[in-house]
Amino acid sequence: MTAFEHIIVESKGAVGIVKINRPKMLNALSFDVFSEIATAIDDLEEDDAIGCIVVTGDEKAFAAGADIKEMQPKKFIDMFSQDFMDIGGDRVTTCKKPTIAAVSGYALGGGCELAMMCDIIIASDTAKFGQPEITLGTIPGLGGTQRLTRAVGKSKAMDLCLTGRMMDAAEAERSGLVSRIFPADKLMEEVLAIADKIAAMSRPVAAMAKSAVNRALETSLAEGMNVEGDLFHATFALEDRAEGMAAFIDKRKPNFRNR
Ligand code: CO8
Repeated sequence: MTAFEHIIVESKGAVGIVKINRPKMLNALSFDVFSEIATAIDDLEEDDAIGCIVVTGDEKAFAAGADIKEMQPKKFIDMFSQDFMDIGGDRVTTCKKPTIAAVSGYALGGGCELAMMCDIIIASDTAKFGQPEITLGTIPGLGGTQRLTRAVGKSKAMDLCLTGRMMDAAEAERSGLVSRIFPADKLMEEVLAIADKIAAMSRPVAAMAKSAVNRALETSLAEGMNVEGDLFHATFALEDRAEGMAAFIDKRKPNFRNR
């Protein structure tokens, strides 16, 4: 596996874990961190043993944003000619395998945006989300005005992007940004149990479900229903669909073989 400087990549059973590891800087996301995360996603996506990927930080910070010290001296032309997208800053969004952000502590700016690139955000009760870019004289650049608005609606997204304030885990869950909250000391255990459960599903079916949900954010309801219908029908071409239904009827656990 690839050697990394700023992240730790490991697997537990069928779950791949990408842990941002710059604790002294609250896991600030430099260009190198984004690039390493992109490479880790490439590796884990290629690895047939992996069925679900967890992106996480540490107890104090998931990530307190893009690295302000690295960005500060940059000019327009520097950011324009090589921005975070060019080095795979949004690689998590194109991952076909299900992804979970396990968020404890700060998920600010690019950190909140990285969490929103994942399919599911699960938070500890200490999590704090925000888009404080406006306090630095800039605006979000990796989805903070777009994915956040789709997740929490216009009024709260405006509130967060215009004031730069943080919202706690309970507010984030109420708003629909976060799917579940656990006590901080139980977060990884609970997230890994959820990831294990997802990884045990039929991989192609999980990929289809993920693709269909993502279409809901990109297209009209009628078109989304067409996509869902096509993918639903496509599951009937899979042995796993026949196995899943047979297992239900036989009152046993399904043995999915990912085909
Ligand atoms: N970048 C660089 N260093 C950071 C960052 C960061 N985002 N966040 C914290 N640090 C560093 C601090 O400078 C400090 O370093 P040092 O010890 O050398 O002074 C260390 O981490 C610890 O931080 P604090 O002492 O500040 O810790 P506190 O517990 O007092 O405060 C906070 C925690 C509130 C999280 C505070 O650190 C903070 O406000 N951080 C900045 C949050 C922020 O503004 N994030 C947004 C950054 S901009 C962004 O993400 C834009 C993304 C756009 C992508 C565009 C792509 C095209």
